[in-house]
Amino acid sequence: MAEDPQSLRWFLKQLSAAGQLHEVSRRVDPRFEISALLGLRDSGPAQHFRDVAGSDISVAGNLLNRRERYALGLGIPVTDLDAHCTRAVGATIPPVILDAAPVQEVVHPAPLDLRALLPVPVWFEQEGGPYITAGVIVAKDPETGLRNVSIARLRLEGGGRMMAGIARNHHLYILADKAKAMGRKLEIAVAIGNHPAVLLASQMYVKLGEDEFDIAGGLLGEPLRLVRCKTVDLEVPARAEIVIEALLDPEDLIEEGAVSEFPGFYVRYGPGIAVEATAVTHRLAPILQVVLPGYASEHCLMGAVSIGAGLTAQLRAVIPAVRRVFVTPGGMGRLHAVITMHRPRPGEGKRAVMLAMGLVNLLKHITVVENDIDPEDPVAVEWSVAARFRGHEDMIVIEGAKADRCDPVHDGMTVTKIGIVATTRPGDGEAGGRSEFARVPEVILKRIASDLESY
Ligand SMILES: Cc1cc2nc3c(=O)[nH]c(=O)nc-3n(C[C@H](O)[C@H](O)[C@H](O)COP(=O)(O)O)c2cc1C
Ligand SMILES: [Mn+2]
Repeated sequence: MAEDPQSLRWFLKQLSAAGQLHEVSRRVDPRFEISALLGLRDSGPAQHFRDVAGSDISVAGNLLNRRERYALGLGIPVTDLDAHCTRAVGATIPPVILDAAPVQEVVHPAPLDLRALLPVPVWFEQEGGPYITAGVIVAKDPETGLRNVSIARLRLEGGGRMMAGIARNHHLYILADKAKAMGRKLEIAVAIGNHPAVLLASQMYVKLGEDEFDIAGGLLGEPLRLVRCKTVDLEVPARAEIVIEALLDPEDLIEEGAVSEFPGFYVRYGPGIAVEATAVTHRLAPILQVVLPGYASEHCLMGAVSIGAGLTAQLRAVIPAVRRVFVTPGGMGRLHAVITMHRPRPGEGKRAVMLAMGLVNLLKHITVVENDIDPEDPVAVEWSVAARFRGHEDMIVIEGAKADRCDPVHDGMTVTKIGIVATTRPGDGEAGGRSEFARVPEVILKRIASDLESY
């Protein structure tokens, strides 16, 4: 039977058909070996580890480490990826709920031994245990009942116990805080093994109360199919591979110790929140999807694609000259962005910088370029700064701005943010101006270009 196109399995088939899936048949230890292999093949083909020591369950990683893979998953050309994602934010489609689904083919009730059940990798030397890194966490606002979907890493603590390390500004943390104020625990469901649309949607910076599953529908062009959980009042993707249903207890804190973060360093955030599994459900022969954490292509890119697309939509709504926001790989897919604009009016580039920084707290250094520059080409962006930027008037420096907790150089949670506006100004390019491009006569250029092969 053909695989449902809303599933990870369907996506793996697409990868395989495109020659982008490497099957690792040699036995690997989930303790550091999977991490080492994914790191060594960081931006290479997706890796499917068929034989994981101590488990019948296979592990798949490095699936979405290149922009082409997101496009493959969404069935669009890669050149349309950003526009498609930007459109999806404004054209959401709510999910539908089914009564039964493959993700519940096997049901394990509590008490649970998650370490025995799932081959969750141990990633880095100083980390305190195995981490689930591609778990899409579904929860509902205890006040409004509205759904939230996002990723947070979960460390296995033994038995059915886990630790979630959630940033304070994330919606999931706000929901946990609301539950705490009401003296309640927060029901969550962790869906592992998802279609790219679900992962992308989970990374969108939208408002509290906006359902990321609606965005997944927008990305898919059809409603995401969900199924009701067994032990919590939540719904999860019907074709996920594995689901952990659980209760998050905001009163129960667990010290995390060192954990890797996207800059590539260890950080020590202090205590995380305890989570207790109430059931595990999965498909037959499930696949445990993972994302190599730290400064790794997939980890950085998953955020970058969504942050860029979301910001493009938000900026364009108020500044029509904005064309695209590209969040760069060197900036770890989080801290640096390039904004392209078409003939901005004086001061409009600076306005775009301030707006983007205000909307996404992570952003620290933003370069604004004219729309004739490919923001994905770092040489072209640098050319633009060299050719169009005047430091004394085109730069904004905001000292003591609120930092993201992940920023490696923050000082008491503040940091200096810088905007570099390297766009043209009125009159540039005109005869006698300082930015008049040197060109061969147009007719000759066209003639030679159209017959280039013959030379
Ligand atoms: C692979 C991966 C792992 C992530 N891990 C965490 C994490 O451990 N803690 C966290 O707060 N955010 C983590 N994030 C980022 C959040 O998922 C992301 O910021 C999301 O948009 C937050 O959504 P929310 O505000 O709706 O909760 C991770 C992102 C990715 C791609
Ligand atoms: Mn949210």
